[in-house]
Amino acid sequence: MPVGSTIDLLIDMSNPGDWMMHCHIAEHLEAGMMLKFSVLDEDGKEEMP
Ligand SMILES: [Cu+2]
Repeated sequence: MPVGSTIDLLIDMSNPGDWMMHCHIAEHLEAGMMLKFSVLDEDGKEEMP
C-alpha cells in the first residue's frame, strides 16, 4: 500500500463496546498508529462498562 494512501474497510461491527485498533510494528505503534472506536448497540447507545 503506497505511503499516504487510504483504504476502506468493510467490517461487521456486531459486537457493541469500545475497541482498539493498532499496528503490530512496535515503531509504528509508538508513532501513534493506534485508535479507539466504539460500536453502538442496536438502540444506537454506547455500552456502559
Ligand atoms: Cu504500521
